[in-house]
Amino acid sequence: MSVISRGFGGRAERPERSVPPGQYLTDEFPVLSAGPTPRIDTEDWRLDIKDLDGSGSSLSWAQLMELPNEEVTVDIHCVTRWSKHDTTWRGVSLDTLLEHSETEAGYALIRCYGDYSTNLPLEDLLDGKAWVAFEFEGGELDPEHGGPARLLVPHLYLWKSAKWINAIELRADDQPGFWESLGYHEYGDPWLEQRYVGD
Ligand SMILES: Nc1nc2c(c(=O)[nH]1)N[C@H]1C(S)=C(S)[C@@H](COP(=O)(O)O)O[C@H]1N2
Ligand SMILES: [Mo]
Repeated sequence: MSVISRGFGGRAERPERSVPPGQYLTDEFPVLSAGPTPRIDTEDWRLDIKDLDGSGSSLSWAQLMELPNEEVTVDIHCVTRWSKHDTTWRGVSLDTLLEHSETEAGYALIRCYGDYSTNLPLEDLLDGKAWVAFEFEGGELDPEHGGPARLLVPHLYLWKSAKWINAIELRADDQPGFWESLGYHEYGDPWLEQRYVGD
């Protein structure tokens, strides 16, 4: 939500906005998938939430659609160095999804349709920082970009924004996910350039 100010010449001036270190801005929306795109019918779609003690819930698409959702405009940053400003999504916040959970967990492992997972501290999913997103720029989320629904955690590198999300496993430990097991950073803050283990 940039402020557009009028210069003396009547020209619209847009103040320069920064990208994280080592990133460049793009208007494209590249597809980055480690495997084939799964096609999940919303009739069959589920989101399971599992807590430490094995208790949990399983949400259908209809139930997801009944929850309050919101539109957010955020910047996204891929570890392959592209960043994109002002992307608009609609989704259900994780605050809403985990509202009734009184978990003792410190971490979450996100599982997906297909063979992909990613880990993050639970606090990075809460307080308005993460959504299960099902619309992009006002339209249905394309399967290539994670439709019918993906996790969106824009403050971390985009590999944390798991496409085709299927489960949120609440955990006591920070169990590495797909890329994290292959040498990527366990946290992935783009502003600290946490690309690889040890960064
Ligand atoms: N399930 C799943 N989610 C995933 C991936 C994947 O391969 N599988 N790739 C990740 C990576 S590395 C990036 S950069 C983003 C890319 O999202 P996009 O394809 O919509 O640009 O999705 C992330 N989420
Ligand atoms: Mo990525």
